[in-house]
Amino acid sequence: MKKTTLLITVLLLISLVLVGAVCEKKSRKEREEEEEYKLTLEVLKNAEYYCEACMGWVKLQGGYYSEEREESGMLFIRETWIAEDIVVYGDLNSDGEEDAVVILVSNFGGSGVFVELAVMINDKGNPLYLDSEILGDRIIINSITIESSEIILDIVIQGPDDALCCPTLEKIVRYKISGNKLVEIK
Ligand SMILES: [Ca+2]
Repeated sequence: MKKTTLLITVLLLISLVLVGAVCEKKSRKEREEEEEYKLTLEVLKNAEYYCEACMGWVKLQGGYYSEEREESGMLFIRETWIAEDIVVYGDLNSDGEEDAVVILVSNFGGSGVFVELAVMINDKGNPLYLDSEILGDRIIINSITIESSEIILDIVIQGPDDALCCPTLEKIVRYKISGNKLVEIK
């Protein structure tokens, strides 16, 4: 009788350990699934964007894209890169998944440095390009925040007396997503 009690106790303990292990496994799996739907910087640095300034698609590799073009014996290099220290995450289309706001910078060989805002929707962890908006040439971005699905940019643009090189006019610009478009909130 004592032996049976001991056996039952041992079996109970083993089942408890097994149940615990299954629960642990399940919660880890759930955690992995949650993480799968995050847009990581690495994914964004290797995604495809429509570049408004370039008027064409660019597929970034490690956050960078370049294209060489020869015209009248001159070699032109067109470059686009991601400003990786200003990527901001937040749910912009109210589906519960965090989307990303990315800044793309383009140079075509001249002095112009074109800055644009691009929205990448989180499609189960895959970045889906939605829309973008040129913010300006050689402008400064102080900050980007996402609040209640609105993108709020604190930027410095060229005022009426500023040279292109040296913007001084501080401005707050707000955007929201309407349909599949980025719309400025005036
Ligand atoms: Ca979303």
